[in-house]
Amino acid sequence: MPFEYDDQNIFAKILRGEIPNDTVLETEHSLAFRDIRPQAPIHVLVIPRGRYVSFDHFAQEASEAEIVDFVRAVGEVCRMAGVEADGFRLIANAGKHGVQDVPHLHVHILAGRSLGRMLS
Ligand code: D5M
Repeated sequence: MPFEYDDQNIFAKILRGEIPNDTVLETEHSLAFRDIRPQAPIHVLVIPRGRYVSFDHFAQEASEAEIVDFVRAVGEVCRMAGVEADGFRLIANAGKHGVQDVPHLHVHILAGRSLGRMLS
């Protein structure tokens, strides 16, 4: 099934500059900004600038330049979060069962408190 991207999603509007965001990092192909509903003292979202719904969409269709840029941007935010705090967690929700609210790929980076054990 082809991936269908909704240009009206909130992160598409952020990328077009239609609504403000609290930017942490900007790169050629990626943007990192603070989550509006933080679940931890540090809660940053990293998104690719390209029109990708989810991680699997991105992995299949993004260029190598986009993939390298995105992974490095995620890594840089992890480094910043990990320096200030004692470790971090990455989450990328997808689809209905993953409880993804915004249909534009985003990686959550959470830090600044103990996040508990998710998997046993
Ligand atoms: O999580 C989507 C996340 O996006 C959720 O943690 C809130 C955040 N969000 C929604 N709107 C905004 C704006 N305008 N700025 C910053 N963060 C925002 P999901 O993984 O899709 O469930």
